Amino acid sequence: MGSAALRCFCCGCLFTSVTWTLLLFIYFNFSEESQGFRHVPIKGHEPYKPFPKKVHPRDSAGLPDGPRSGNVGNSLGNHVGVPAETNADLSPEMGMIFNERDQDVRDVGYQKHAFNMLISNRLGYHREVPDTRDPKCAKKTYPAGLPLASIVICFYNEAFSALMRTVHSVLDRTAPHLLQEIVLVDDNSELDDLKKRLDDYIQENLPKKVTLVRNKQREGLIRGRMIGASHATGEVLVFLDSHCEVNEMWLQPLLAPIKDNRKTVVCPVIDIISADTLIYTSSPVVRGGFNWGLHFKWDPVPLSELGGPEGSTAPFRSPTMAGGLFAMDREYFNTLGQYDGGMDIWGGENLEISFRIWMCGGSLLIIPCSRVGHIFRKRRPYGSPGGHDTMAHNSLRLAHVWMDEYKEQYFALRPELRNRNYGDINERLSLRNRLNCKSFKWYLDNIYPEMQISGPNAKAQPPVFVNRGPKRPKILQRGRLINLQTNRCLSAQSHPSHKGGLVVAKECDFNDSDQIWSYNEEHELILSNLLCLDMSETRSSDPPRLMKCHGSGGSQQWVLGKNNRLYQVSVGQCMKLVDPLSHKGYVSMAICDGSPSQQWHLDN
Ligand code: UD2
Ligand code: MN
Repeated sequence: MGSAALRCFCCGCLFTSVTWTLLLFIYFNFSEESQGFRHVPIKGHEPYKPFPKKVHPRDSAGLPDGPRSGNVGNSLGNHVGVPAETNADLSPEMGMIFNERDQDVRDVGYQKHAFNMLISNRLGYHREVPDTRDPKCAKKTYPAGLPLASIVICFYNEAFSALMRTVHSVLDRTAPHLLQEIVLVDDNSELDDLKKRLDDYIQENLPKKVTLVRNKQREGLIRGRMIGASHATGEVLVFLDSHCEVNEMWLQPLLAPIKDNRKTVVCPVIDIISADTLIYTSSPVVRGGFNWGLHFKWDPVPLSELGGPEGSTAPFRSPTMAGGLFAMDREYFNTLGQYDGGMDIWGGENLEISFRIWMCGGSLLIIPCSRVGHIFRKRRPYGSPGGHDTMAHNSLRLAHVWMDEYKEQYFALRPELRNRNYGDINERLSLRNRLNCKSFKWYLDNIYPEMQISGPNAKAQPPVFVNRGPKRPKILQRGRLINLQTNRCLSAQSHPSHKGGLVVAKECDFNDSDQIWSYNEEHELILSNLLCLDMSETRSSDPPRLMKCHGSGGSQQWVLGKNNRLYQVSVGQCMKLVDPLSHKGYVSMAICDGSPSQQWHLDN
């Protein structure tokens, strides 16, 4: 008996210690890189997993299947019945490059799409996005009998994964009874992916509600949307760019004001999907304006617009729209003159339709409770067929049709355009006449008085659409950044205040405060409290440099990760010491291979 009890006790001890060892092992391994990006919808503290290869059973509605990442929103209760998952697999290291194929996908992606296609592909076609709405929005109710929506998505050379995430986000997060159809318009794309592969995918994986129209020639997004609208049959048209992800309950808040008044045109708040990390973050609630160069800009919302009983969740008036994301009664779109079909490829149509809406008896609202994410890129990755400046051409047309004497403000800034040909605008002028539209002065006086106060020569307002608030990001760690192979310290080649200067691994000097780096919650590495360690986004062959901290992530985001690697988010590579034997101490970015030259430690 006694020996059996002893054996039992020993077994118990053994079992307990094995369990604890296992738990501790799991904890230390999995929590190593869990400092978590701010705003990153990471729920579990898992190490980087190259790919979520989760396949979901089809739901009973025969809706699509495909690679998924994270939860599929299911809050409406009555839409796609996909089982919810608990992990949103979006790690800051999602863009890590493991081999040449990854490098290729990333580089081709930046070149053709100006965003990180490696991450986009890895994310798959479904993912959960953070619910960025004001919590008060969830308590709102919407009337029954809302009009049905046709979603029109026009695309030119879009990345397949981004296009599919746009489509699936709509299918996953829209109440089916409000969705008439999704009309995809291929604006004569050249990419192979968008040919047979797209036909097959639609045929095999998407419901019949999704249709594809192919333009025989490149039309540009303006005529492209008109073509899409002509195929639509729903009562309301909803336009989206081809790299969007809609958020929870996005559609009802857009449809309700249109049901109330058919001449109301509405825009969701456009959340930011980072072009470098694909991380989805909330946007501040701002409204649309413009400057005399006829560029769209974001303005703060005047308090007078937010004064109602619903406060910051009530729709408010906006002088202009950004252009890509809005909903409008289909008949009203037609009677209001659709778009100016003489406008080409890209630009200006957003101001044109905004002026037309206000001047011809409609209204334009932003709906804070409707949120849709959009990949904002730093450059447009495509040109126009003849290499023309279509923004100038389109702006000229809108100035001549809608701006009356105020077009002089535009010419004052762009004198070279005064005699430029802009085609025939007679049809648009007679439209203005027929609709009995008001003057541009009326528009300025009543809808955008801020414009006159600022005047043509006033100083430009600072942009409101920034990622960083006035608060400085919190410092997480401070110390020397030591290369473990050589025990040298990463330092400025010349001086830490030298903008554009290189960083090199030097002998550590423990009296030298110029070798101290701060690592903050925005994942910036700041040397001597002065400049940020920065990687140019498109050329990973360039060495890292010290630049002014810009606070918008991407090229200045670093992860001090597993195996002592120092991973750069926007290039997807790790920092390495070029030659451990050379006293020059040059560093460069390279495919992350965990070798000793790639190991760094931030020593407190
Ligand atoms: C913004 C708008 C965009 C449009 C533009 C001004 C947002 C979020 N985006 O620029 O919708 O109003 O300002 O014109 O407000 N496309 C074509 N054919 C072309 C060129 C583009 O179909 O020849 C598609 C493109 O694939 C995309 C959409 O048009 O889906 C908008 O183009 P963008 O994303 O390059 O424009 P963006 O967001 O810089
Ligand atoms: Mn866009």
